[in-house]
Amino acid sequence: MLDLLQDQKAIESAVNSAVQAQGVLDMHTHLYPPSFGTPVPNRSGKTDNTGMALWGIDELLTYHYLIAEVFRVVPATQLPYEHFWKMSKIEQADHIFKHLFVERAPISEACRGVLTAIGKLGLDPNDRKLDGWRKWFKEQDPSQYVDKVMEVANVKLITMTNPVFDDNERNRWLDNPKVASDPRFRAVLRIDPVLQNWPMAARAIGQWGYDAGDGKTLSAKNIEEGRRFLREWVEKQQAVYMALSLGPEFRYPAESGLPTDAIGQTALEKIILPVCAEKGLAFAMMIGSIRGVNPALRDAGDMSGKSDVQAVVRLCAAFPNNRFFVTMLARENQHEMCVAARKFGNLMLFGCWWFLNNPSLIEEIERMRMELLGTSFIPQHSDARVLDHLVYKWDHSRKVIAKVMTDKFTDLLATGRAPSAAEIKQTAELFLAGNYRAFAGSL
Ligand code: HDL
Ligand code: ZN
Repeated sequence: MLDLLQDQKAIESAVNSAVQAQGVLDMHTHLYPPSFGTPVPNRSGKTDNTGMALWGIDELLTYHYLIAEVFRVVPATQLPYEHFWKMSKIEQADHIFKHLFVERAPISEACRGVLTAIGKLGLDPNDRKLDGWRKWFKEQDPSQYVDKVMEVANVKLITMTNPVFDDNERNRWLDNPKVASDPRFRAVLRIDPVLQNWPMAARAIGQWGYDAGDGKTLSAKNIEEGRRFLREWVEKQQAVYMALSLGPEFRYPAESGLPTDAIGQTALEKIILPVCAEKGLAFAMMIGSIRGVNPALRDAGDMSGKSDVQAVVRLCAAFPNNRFFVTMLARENQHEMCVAARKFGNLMLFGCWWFLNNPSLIEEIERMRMELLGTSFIPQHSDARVLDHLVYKWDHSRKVIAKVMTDKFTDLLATGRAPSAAEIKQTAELFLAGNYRAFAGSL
């Protein structure tokens, strides 16, 4: 007997419990296990200033989203950028907390997120001082804390971003091939320079022992060496997929004079996509980030721009044996991307990326996607950079995804076709785990 739901209240309750209960496979984060080193003073006593595993209140408060926001309240004319960057992490966090959380109402999404995390971790979000919070985080053991955060956030898998062209990242893998052998985490081979700056990428790959050529031409040997480089790093990382971000100027076919020019296109067509196809890996393109519009803000200095959806359409058509995860950064691109996904089964939309990861935009985008794509998309990724982000990013997103699902299942009921609790549960599983697992094919 199907457990059919006959009114909006029953649907809302079934959706909320299914979405809360469903463990998330988070498909894009910048998180690392403690084995990548942690700069946070903690119970274990070990700190590593170039450590990549960020967690705790001072990392939460100095998240680059909040650095951008504090420079709006205390502009660089009052506090020069270089003075801020000379401050210690603690001093930066004190500055941000004072100006964004005490002297003004913390109503931005990034501010609200810190307080959601603090509250759900059992601390008092009403505190106006950081001492108590700092003391609590200092008492945490890094690895046990990963379990705690994943439990509170109901996240079952953390997919990392592992930029092989970053020396700190690459050297940790070369020093210890088992550096990421933590079952709670999986790696992604992130290769932005291959498409965005092939001359730089070719030089670097050449220094690592692969004859990828002079960066101006790509011989058959160079192409094979470029493939060998990717193959070996996919193996080393047991990468779940390959990924890169692109600016809004990305075009396919390439147009001369753009960062992704003819040789970048050749690298895409002859090196990246053949290795992904041969390895059965999806290729993720995150399109629309304009890097460094205000370089003085460092990680906080990037912004978004409108991208060309037809480039994605042409790639999906030209490479039917490749699978593409795609997310675009501009709100203006979202509808056209939904239509593109209706045309190509090898295109999987994912997430409300970066400047779209706000309740008002998540709601608009998920509603559009459910109406155009049904259950065949991945509503969200956290993009977490600090472990504790998982608590708030998934709490906030679950609420919006559940709200839209409730509306859509209520619309279904209005047709006279009553939804069942089982199909609501199935939909939550597809959205938060199943679609990622099935499309990646490597989990
Ligand atoms: O390129 C990316 O993966 C982006 O997510 C950037 O890392 C960006 O700085 C970010 O953290 N967005 O949330
Ligand atoms: Zn990211």
